[in-house]
Amino acid sequence: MWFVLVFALLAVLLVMAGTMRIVRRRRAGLGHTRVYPAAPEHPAPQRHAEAPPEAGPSGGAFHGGGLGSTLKGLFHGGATETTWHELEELLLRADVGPKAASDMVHRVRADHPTGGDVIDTVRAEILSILGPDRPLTLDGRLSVILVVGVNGSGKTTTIGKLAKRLVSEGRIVSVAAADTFRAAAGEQLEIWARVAGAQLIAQDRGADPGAVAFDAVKASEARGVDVLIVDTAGRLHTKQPLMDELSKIERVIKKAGAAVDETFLVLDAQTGQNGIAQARAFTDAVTITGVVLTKTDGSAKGGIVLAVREELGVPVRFVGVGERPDDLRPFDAGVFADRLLSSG
Ligand SMILES: Nc1nc2c(ncn2[C@@H]2O[C@H](COP(=O)(O)OP(=O)(O)OP(=O)(O)O)[C@@H](O)[C@H]2O)c(=O)[nH]1
Ligand SMILES: [Mg+2]
Repeated sequence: MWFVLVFALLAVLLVMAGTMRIVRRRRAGLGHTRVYPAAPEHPAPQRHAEAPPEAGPSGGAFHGGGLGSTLKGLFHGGATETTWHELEELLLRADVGPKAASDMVHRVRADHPTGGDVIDTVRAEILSILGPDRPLTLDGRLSVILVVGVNGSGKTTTIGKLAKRLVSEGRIVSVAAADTFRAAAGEQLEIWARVAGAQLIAQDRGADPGAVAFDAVKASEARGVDVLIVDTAGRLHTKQPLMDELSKIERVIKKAGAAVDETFLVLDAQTGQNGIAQARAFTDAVTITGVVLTKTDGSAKGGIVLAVREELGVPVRFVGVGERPDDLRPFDAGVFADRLLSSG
């Protein structure tokens, strides 16, 4: 009889100990989260350090030849219905997108009914479509940047480059591996965190991405981090449950007490108008504040920048110009317009 009592007592004690552990973990809000400090080879980040000299804004992007000489040639002998049609075709071929192309032809036609030097008008139209540049502004508290996009668009690479840029400006940066789906996604982000001098916040593969994001906010707050960048798994825009998961991550970050300051949609510039169509679904799931156009060092046509603005209604904020850590540039509309309208 006595051993039944002892056994029952032991069982009760075990259950109590287990419950207390779970409660403690919940209170700490840290689940199975692991935080990897910034790599030791990087000097401790200094806040408010001088920003490094800026590599040319938008430099390196879209070096595939400008529209300048073609435009000049087109209107050399005056303008006819055919010339206006050809102008629209030219813009569409440059990935400008149907709405921006039609608006531009309209404006150029009104300004130059008989043809002539149209470059200045086209440039003014480009700048008016793009609106003012929106550089990244981060305030004193923890800023959160959520990064989304289809598979392979360049999210993780962009996060690595952005983290490096922010660390070199003197900010304390953490990156959260909320892509718990793809094998080796965490390891890829870990390598980038090391390159950037950022802290990595991760859980095991298969963990709930929302829980990773929640814990990342809590851990970043506790460690005095300035900027938290959240990586997410690539997803097809047609898979509604995966799009809902993104909305959930956004909600959970807010629930953890932080605001989502920026949500960047990473778009492969080489996918052209197709990419724009895919991207639209993301603007329904989360509040996109900017697009990062990657792979602009390839054969991508510059007009995609205008299509993004017109068709998705969001500005391009950064451009990816290669695979190396420094290959990310803030977008500059003036430089971009000059590049697109250059003579070759
Ligand atoms: N040339 C070039 N390659 C890039 C650029 N950005 C990313 N890449 C390459 O694109 C490939 C995919 O990049 P990732 O960062 O893994 O893309 P991802 O969106 O995180 O992919 P998933 O997580 O699988 O959805 C890698 O080989 C990158 O090196 C860029 O600006 N230029
Ligand atoms: Mg990735």
